[in-house]
Amino acid sequence: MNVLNAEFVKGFIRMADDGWQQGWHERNGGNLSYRIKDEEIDSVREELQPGEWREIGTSVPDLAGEYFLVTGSGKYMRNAVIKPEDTICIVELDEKGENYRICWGLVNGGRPTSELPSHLMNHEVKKRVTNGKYRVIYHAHPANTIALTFVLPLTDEAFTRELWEMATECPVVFPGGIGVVPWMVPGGREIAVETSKLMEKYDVAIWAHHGMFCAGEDFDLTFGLMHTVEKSAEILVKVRSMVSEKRQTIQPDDFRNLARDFKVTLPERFLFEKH
Ligand code: 2HA
Ligand code: ZN
Repeated sequence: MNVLNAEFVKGFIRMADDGWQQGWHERNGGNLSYRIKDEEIDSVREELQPGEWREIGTSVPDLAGEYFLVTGSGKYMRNAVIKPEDTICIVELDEKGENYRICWGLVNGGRPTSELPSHLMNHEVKKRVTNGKYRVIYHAHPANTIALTFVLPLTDEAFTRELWEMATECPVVFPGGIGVVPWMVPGGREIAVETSKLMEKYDVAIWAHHGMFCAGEDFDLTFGLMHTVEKSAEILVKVRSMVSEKRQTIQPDDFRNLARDFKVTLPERFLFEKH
């Protein structure tokens, strides 16, 4: 099958375009990766033309031999829909999980996303903790979430609690909470290690003064997660722009009642009393 006719490729391109349309991908900002299923890679195998092996810059042994669809470094999300062969690529990892090679795409040259170490280390954690269910890692620059990193304490507790309060669906959509990485140099192994530690327990990691990473089972759930967090952040920005203190809000016991009825577990450490 032609790679561009495969459903997983169409879903990937649609998600890249959805993010662009949300305004989360100025210039070459943001990146997306998908861990391809065996039957999906088999369906396009005759189209693959493996190039040279190159270093990933970190080691992901639990992903050895796997294939990923990823956006290209320096490529613009807005172009994924009009020139996908130039913008995205399929990469294969070697048997140690230390090198990759491009097997399709990036026809005009280039490399996979500069955040490949973070993507792959997050995939490695999520594959383990979800028994292989999670396949999507998404990084974007949504403005309201970034704005809050200048205003809220950079703690998992502050971000989780504030964003849960701003929309009733939030504790149901991300019951595990949200992790926060302090400002760090992007693109390397160090920030990848810190992010992947948070991915052990959360599906969302916020990079202070930079953006957000989300992980999920498929494109709908992962895009929907980013969208929900950013919508909630937008509401908080609006509220904080109007008043310094909320007049009323959802209280700890309200969350406990919600958790009971919606059958989700909300960690008590996010349900502290505020003063
Ligand atoms: O430009 O978003 O974090 C891609 C990025 C780097
Ligand atoms: Zn970024």
